[in-house]
Amino acid sequence: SKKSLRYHERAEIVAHPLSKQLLKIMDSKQTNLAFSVDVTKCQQVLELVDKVGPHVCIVKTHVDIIEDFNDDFITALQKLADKHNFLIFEDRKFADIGNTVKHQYSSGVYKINQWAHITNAHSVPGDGVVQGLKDVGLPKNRGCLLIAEMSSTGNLATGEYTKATVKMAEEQADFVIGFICTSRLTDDPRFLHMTPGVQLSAGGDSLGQQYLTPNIVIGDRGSDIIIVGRGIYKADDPSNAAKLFKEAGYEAYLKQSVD
Ligand code: 6AU
Repeated sequence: SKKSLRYHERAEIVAHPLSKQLLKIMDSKQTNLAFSVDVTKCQQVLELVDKVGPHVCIVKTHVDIIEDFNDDFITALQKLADKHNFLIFEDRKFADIGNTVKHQYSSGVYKINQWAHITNAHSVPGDGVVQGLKDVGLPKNRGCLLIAEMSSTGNLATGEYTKATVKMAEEQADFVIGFICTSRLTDDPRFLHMTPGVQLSAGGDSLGQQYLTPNIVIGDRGSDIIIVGRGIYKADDPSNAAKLFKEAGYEAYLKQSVD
């Protein structure tokens, strides 16, 4: 596997302020763990995030699965982000023409660009999807991840699609800060690679999800950040589970990075 720079070194060379902030958090908290808090009640989300917050660099939400969503929830989540020093990533997976995603990102019930530091998009519509998001995201200093690969069985984000997605990111690197992917796609240190489908042992679920371990994802595959949902929130002790993922991910990083 390829060696990569340390977080503090990358923080010095990245251009986007959000990437810089994230790498500094990863360096100071010694973590490459993103917690995917996929539960359906505000109170559940907030309680889990308060427990797990000390161990993570990112909390990833799916706000459209929350049954009692309200604006106070966002205020409370932002308070926890300040308290524990993490970024908020809304996993919205935008996938429409530029004009539509622009409104989906900034309007409606969720007004995602007002509170989510990071969101993500499929590259399938072409670069208009990034242009549309950028129009209302860049003024607020937001960043976007392009979904270049997926973790699920039979997904179509492979080969030429993945390569074209990397090219799209390179052309819009003022707003695209990295990828959702299953392995490192470019050695350009500006781009952050984030990988879902992570558990402490390999396997899968009954709906096509496939799991790899932190060591494989960070060590062998050269990704930067592990995204963990059920491995943490379904555990008897979510805080301790997060600590184990944090330690496994960070140890794998230390082994594969250049001193
Ligand atoms: O750890 P899990 O399997 O409970 O949750 C994985 C999380 C879920 C998915 O919606 C998301 O990661 N995800 C994504 C993302 C982050 O974009 C892409 C993908 O290919 N697979 C995947 O699981 O919230």
